[in-house]
Amino acid sequence: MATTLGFDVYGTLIDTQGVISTLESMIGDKASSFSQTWREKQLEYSFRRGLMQNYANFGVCTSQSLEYTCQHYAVSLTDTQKSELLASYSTLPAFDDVQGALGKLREAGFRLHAFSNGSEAAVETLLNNAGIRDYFDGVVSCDDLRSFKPNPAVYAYFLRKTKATNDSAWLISSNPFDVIGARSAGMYAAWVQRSQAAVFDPWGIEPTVRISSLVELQGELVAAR
Ligand code: LAC
Repeated sequence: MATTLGFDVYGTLIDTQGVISTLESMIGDKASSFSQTWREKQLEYSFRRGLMQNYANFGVCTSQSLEYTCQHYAVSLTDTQKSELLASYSTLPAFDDVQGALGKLREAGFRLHAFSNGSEAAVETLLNNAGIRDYFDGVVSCDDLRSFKPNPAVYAYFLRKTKATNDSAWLISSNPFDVIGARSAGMYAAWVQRSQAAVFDPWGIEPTVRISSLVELQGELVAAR
C-alpha cells in the first residue's frame, strides 16, 4: 500500500510569518512580535474552542486573535487594514523547500494530502495562491468534524477520509502539538524543525523522525520503511 502523507499547512507548508511585510507597513518595528502573538493566540483560541466544544471555524480564530493582538499591543488598525491583514492570510507564501520536495515525493509514488485546521475552502485558496495545490491528492479539513487538532478524532478522520491506516500514514508538521497529537493517536509523524529556536515539548511523546527541511523527508521515509 502506498504511504499516505498528511501535511500540516500553516507553519509547515505555508509561512505564516509572511504577513510581516504587510504588518510592517502598518505598525513598523512591532510587526515581528505582533505577528508571533497573533499566531500563538490563533492556536490558543482553536485549542480552547476545541476543549469548550464551542466551535467556530479557524478563520474566526484568526480574526478574533487579530482583535486580541491589536488590543494587547495597543495598536489601532482601521477596518480596512484588518481586512487587508486577514486577506493576506490567504495569500501567504510556501516555504522555499516545499515545491521541490513535494514534486519528488509525488514522483516516488507517495500519496499527498493537505491536513489542516483551516476550512477546506480556505486551504484550497491558500494552496492555489501559493502555487502548490496540484501536488496534492486532496485536502482534509478538521472543519468537517467541527473540531481542531490535536483532538484524536481529527487524526482518525484523516485516516478514514484518505482510506489509509496507521501503519501506512504519516503526519508531517512543524507544530509540536500536532506531531504529539498524531503520535498519541497512533500515527507516524515527522517534525519539521523550521527554526533553530523551535523547542519540541518534553512530554516523552517523540516524533518518529525529526528533520530541518522537507528536502530530508523522503530519505527518512524510505529509511523508516
Ligand atoms: C493547521 C495549523 C495547525 O494547518 O497549522 O492545521
